[in-house]
Amino acid sequence: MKTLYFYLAMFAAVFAVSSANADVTIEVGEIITWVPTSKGHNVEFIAGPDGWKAPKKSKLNKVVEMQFDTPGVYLYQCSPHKSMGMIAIVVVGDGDNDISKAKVKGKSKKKLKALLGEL
Ligand SMILES: [Cu+2]
Repeated sequence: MKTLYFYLAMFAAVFAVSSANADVTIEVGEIITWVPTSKGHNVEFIAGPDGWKAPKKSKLNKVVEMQFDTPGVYLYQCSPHKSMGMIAIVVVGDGDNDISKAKVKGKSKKKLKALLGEL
């Protein structure tokens, strides 16, 4: 089983510079670990496949580990920066649920369109 590491500071930098690494595709059962390297960020899931229940948003500055057992398209944001485009997508397996109607705020609306355009 492969574990992917996401660095939340990179996540922040990516959001400022481009959306290049803001989406990732993994296999069913893989684990993603988000590792904070700068303060003030977290992981909050706001959309996923039908029937999937989002976990509680994580605390700021904490490592987050999540295993994805259900194929689907997942959308998450950083709670403090959700209006600033700090959102990202995880695609698990061949999931293709529509997340275009997810409630995102401010600059994240444009970012979501850009991310979906890259899928
Ligand atoms: Cu943030």
